[in-house]
Amino acid sequence: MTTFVDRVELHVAAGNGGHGCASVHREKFKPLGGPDGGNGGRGGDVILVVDQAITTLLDYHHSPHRKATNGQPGAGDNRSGKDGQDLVLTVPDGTVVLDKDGNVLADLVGQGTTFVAGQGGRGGLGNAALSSARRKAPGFALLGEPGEARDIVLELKTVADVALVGYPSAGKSSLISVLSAAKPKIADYPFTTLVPNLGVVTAGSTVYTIADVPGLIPGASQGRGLGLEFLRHVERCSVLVHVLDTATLESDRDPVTDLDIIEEELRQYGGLEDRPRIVVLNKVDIPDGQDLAEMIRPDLEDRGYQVFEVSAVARMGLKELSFALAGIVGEARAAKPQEEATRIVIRPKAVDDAGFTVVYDEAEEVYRVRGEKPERWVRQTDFNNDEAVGYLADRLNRLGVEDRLMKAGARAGDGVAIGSLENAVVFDWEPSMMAGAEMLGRRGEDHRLEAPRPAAQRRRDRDAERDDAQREYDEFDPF
Ligand SMILES: Nc1nc2c(ncn2[C@@H]2O[C@H](COP(=O)(O)OP(=O)(O)OP(=O)(O)O)[C@@H](O)[C@H]2O)c(=O)[nH]1
Ligand SMILES: [Mg+2]
Repeated sequence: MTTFVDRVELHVAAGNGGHGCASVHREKFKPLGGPDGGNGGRGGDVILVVDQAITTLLDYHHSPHRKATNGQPGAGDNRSGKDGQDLVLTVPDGTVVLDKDGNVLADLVGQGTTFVAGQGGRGGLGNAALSSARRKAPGFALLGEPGEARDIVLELKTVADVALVGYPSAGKSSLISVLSAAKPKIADYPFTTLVPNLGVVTAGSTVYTIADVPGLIPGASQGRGLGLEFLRHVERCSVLVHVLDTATLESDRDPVTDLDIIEEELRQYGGLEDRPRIVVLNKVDIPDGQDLAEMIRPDLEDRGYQVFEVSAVARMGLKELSFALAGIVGEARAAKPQEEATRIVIRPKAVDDAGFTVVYDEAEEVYRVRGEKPERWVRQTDFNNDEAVGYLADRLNRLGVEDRLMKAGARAGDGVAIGSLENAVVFDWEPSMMAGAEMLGRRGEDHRLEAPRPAAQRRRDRDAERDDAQREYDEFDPF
């Protein structure tokens, strides 16, 4: 079975952000200098760009997994990690991007039109960037965020001035091969053409594109044959050419009936009523074909069609046809508002960047916090590092998460989930956890509650504590 390559599923993954680095500057006689851990680099984006030189999605059919490079981690001595490289994927003009539920994300028309299919993860801040007056030597850094990974569907809707429509074997591919430099496959069996061929025709001073669309059969609009796949390509063409076979050997067919059937399919597909149409009677090099063409021409002209008798094989009548098409294309272009040459498609953000919500989730028995910031902060947190967790608590607190939890009725010990159902980090809520970074790691060590110690003991304890801290710094490895 032949596979269609004008519709592909693509799995894109943007690069992950590099982790920030926690490092302490070291100099002789100055064992604990300032924090000097650099920031992680940004992950590369996955970007789709229209390149009109490309006509199929074949490449993506063969290798549907595409990943941009990751950002590099930061390093000591304030060295930032390198940004990941964007992955630029070229697609044909007229590529429609859908999510896996079939929602259109972008419609890429025009050379250079760009769509960011996957956003690279932010790099994590290093401890140098995290230091402040209050937090002079942070012993932690932020993690890089994972790059956006998603499944998308690319669908090609050919963009051309003219579409050739007709039964299989009517000679559409033959016609495009003699009107333009395109070299499609031509054969005497139906459905030779499986993906549209594009050709460029020059007639006088007019240059236009022509698409050889795969053959249509009755029921195509209901998906018979490879119907819908084909009709999709007709949608974006401004002029339709009925290619009729005047020399078919099938006894139950004749050109006028063929035309009626194709018109009925176009009507049922819908949306094509306004396209100007002309009729091409092909294969008039065959005597019977010539006779038939002459016989039906008046009928077709009565219906208002401009009719051309041609032979793709014997190259008859081609010049008149191509100049007539140039004229109709010219009119169609003049009637259409000129689109901007390049469009950049920007995806709307799903979540309000500033806000967050707190809702009690009955099923999971947790208070669920949703919001772009809290969720990002969670992703950036190294949960093996108390200080990092404290910093997270601090950030959440300042955003007002604790207040809102309290208002929503949360009590100490209740579950709090930050993020979506599949993707949440769950805490046992302890209001003190939210009280600030300073509290963390010191919990249960309130000095006011300790029994008084002799001076020598206090000194020994202090030294031990300092040595511990030093060792922690030395051994610190956030990842
Ligand atoms: N005698 C004659 N044969 C032709 C002419 N044009 C096409 N043919 C023949 O008709 C057959 C089908 O031609 P194609 O160009 O492949 O037809 P198509 O419309 O592209 O067919 P599908 O791709 O299957 O839809 C081939 O054997 C061609 O050689 C013509 O003008 N005269
Ligand atoms: Mg063909």
